[in-house]
Amino acid sequence: EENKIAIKTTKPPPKILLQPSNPYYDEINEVVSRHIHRIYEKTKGGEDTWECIAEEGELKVYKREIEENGIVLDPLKAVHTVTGITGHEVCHHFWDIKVRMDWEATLESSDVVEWLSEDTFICHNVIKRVWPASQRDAVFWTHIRHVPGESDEEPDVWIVVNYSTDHKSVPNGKYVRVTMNVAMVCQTIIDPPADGKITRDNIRCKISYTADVNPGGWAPASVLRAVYKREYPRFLKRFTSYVKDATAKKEVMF
Ligand code: 6CM
Repeated sequence: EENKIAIKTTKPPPKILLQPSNPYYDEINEVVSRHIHRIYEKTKGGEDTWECIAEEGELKVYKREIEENGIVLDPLKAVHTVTGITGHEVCHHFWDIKVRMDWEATLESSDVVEWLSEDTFICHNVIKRVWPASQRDAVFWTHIRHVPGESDEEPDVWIVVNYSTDHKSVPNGKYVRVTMNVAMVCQTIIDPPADGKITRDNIRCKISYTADVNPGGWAPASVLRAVYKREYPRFLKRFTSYVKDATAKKEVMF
């Protein structure tokens, strides 16, 4: 009996942060640093190269149209500010696969393939089929990290990166394999009240979300762009209100 369970269950997460001896260590650090540097780059009139595809309150979603051999590679970025939640809470809920299906509307399934460390695992997403394209899947490592601010004035950063990789236990072929480089980067702003008692009303989370997705094989550009235009704003609204609901009655996780 015990054996059966052991075979079926993925090995539990090691209780240790990602170590230099891990084969993914260098790649993960490089990709994470690139994302973190990006948030400190002040946009020098660069905003006009991004087309705004949705704006609702504090939420703004931008894209850039890029095609390669007829495949849509449009990079996407979104900024949002949400009150009542911290960057740690946002990143935790984005990273924790146990709650992924509670807010992800575009997936058929999502499974852990391998734990690399306490803060990193490889997972397999099977994406819902979108007519008339073939069904897609994705294999990626997902890593969560807390980084001090660049200077004394800059708030700390919480970040999650989802970055495509291969894994022997999920052979390519059953679906069209999507590749991605997705980052959720957060900073928490606190406006301390006069009485010094910080509640959720005094907390704001500045979110920057970016997604570079290659749909891996042909998909009709107009359908894909319509899906993106609908699904990314929907995801950002649904996900952030999910985090607000999930944390509202809990102690603030700074
Ligand atoms: O970032 C999001 N979710 C993460 C956790 O699941 C993860 C997943 C990203 C997937 C992004 C690719 C989705 C689109 C794939 C193309 C589908 C092709 C259909 C063909 C249409 C003609 O980072 C939230 C992702 C929100 C997605 C809108």
